[in-house]
Amino acid sequence: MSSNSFGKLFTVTTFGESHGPAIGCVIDGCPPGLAIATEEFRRDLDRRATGRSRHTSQRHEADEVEILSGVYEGRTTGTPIALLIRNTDPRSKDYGDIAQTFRPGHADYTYWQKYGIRDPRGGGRASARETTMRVAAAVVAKKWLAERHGVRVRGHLAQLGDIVPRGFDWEAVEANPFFWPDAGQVAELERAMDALRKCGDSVGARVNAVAEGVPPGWGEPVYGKLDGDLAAGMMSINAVKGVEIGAGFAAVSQRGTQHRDQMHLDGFTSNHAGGILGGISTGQPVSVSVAFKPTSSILVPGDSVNLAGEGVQVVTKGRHDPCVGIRATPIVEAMLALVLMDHALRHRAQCGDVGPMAPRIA
Ligand code: EPS
Repeated sequence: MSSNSFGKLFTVTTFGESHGPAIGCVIDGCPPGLAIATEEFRRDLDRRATGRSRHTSQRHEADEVEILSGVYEGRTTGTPIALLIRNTDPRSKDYGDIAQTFRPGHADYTYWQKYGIRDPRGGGRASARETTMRVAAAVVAKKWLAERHGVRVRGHLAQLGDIVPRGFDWEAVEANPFFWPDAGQVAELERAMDALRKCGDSVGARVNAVAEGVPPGWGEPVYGKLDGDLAAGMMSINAVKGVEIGAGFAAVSQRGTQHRDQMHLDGFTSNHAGGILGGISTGQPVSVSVAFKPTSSILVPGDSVNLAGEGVQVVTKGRHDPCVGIRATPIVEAMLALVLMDHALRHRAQCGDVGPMAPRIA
């Protein structure tokens, strides 16, 4: 299978299947001299991991990262950084039936049609397990972006089914298992998820992420626009069906007088552009919003066909997330950081001598 790499100068290649011996990634193009230690991967890997609350998959993976290359005496050397995480808790017998059928709404059918062979155990390469390595690679990107440019990337759940946040507080986000910005609604979310699990169904979600401190100038028109690469990066995450930058689809019903972000030397008056104009960062926060579909692996029977071409009813047992969006905040942050990192290096390569231009909006 091709297309397992992304990024031009900060290139990330991931490999591995959900129930194989291990998953891993190779980061090529990381600047040398960045201090990085195994412990620094812990926080984001834990934020994304399964089994950390009753509302996500109960597969229990340690997600211990091993740094195999590219780091010497605690610093990146500029050579490829290989990271490995061993799979320790697969339960392949759950997938015995799925090997003979296709889950409605899952990539089972398209992988079969494309490759003529598939590893059905845990969804194989189509499993959300793969996102672990993007989060690991982004630990390196987030650190470099923060140290070199003061960039801060963070995200939160912005909708779960029909529930939307009533209030907003960044501090609340890390204090509950939903990455929800209003602490007063956590009990309501728990009730909704408990009811959903009981009826064996799943639900979609929206995740928002923002990068603050991005300087103006990142992004390469025309075919390497920052928003274009962000959309492609977000769309590469499992279960993603929609991506918005800034005002996104709300721009459809806006007037020009409303949408334009008016400029004064001491700042823009709004940020409907989501920090990107003409595919290039403006210096405002880069904001992205991502729609996740409901998980296709559910207990409610659905119509499908089996390998013999017979009509069948599919019920998916096993340890599935009733809402993949709940664990997706660190993944969206990761893709935002990885795309920005690549563009930071690309901007430096072509335009590093241009320097800050006057006037610059604060
Ligand atoms: C997944 C199905 C479940 C999840 C898995 C993603 O795997 P299994 O059926 O093997 O328990 O646990 O997520 C992870 C293991 C992870 O680390 O994110 C799927 O179908 O995508």
